[in-house]
Amino acid sequence: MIALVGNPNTGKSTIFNTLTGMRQYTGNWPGKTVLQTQGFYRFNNRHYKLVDLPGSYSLLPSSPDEEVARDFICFARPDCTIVVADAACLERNLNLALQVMEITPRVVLCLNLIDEAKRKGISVDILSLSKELGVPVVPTVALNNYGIEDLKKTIAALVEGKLECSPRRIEYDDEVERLVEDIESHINPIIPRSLINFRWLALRIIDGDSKLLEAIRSYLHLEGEILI
Ligand SMILES: Nc1nc2c(ncn2[C@@H]2O[C@H](COP(=O)(O)OP(=O)(O)OP(=O)(O)O)[C@@H](O)[C@H]2O)c(=O)[nH]1
Ligand SMILES: [Mg+2]
Repeated sequence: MIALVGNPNTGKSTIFNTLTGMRQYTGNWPGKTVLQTQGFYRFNNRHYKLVDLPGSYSLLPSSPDEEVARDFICFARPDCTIVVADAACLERNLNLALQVMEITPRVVLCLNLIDEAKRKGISVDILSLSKELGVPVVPTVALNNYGIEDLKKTIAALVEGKLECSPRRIEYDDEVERLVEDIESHINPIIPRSLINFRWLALRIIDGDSKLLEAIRSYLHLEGEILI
């Protein structure tokens, strides 16, 4: 299963439609996609399930739409996550990309709206960006199919393990890193590693966001005060 996430209005649904042949609503204002929508596509004799998610600025959500995206990335654990970014506003878009990279092992940064960026005189050094982030970066113009074949190839290579991906993880200061280690050692006997990313969970426990901890607890079917 492949997930499409990204800031609002970056072209996620346009890419979803191009890949699946479906007709998800697209239009030039943010917040159009409010629920997750699933579709399928085939590439090299393999079937891919693709999920289009609502636009989101952060995995620490401040709206119900963002919660849909957060829950999907955190709990459904897609095989590969495509972060669709606006090539003309890279800095703002990288916030979400870094958060997704913190939690999932296979990420493709899809740098969409390359045509608009060009028009504004912005060019992006794709190779350096990919090296810095440790994930493949694919430039696209979803409206005219530019880069879509490359995107499909990259997803396939990641899913089949033919392409290395080592998302750059943010390192916090020593005190936080020590706490993370300590909390992880407490999580270890309680929760199977296959269920959730321990480092991410430890960081969220440090955040103390009670709504998120509640969501985690219900996802993990935990009773009592284990997490809070
Ligand atoms: N010029 C240009 N326009 C694009 C490109 N990709 C998408 N668009 C347009 O950008 C607008 C937003 O596209 P959507 O696919 O709806 O964006 P989204 O990310 O799904 O938006 P939300 O669901 O609201 O988060 C639409 O008008 C698209 O036609 C592109 O590469 N270049
Ligand atoms: Mg959309």
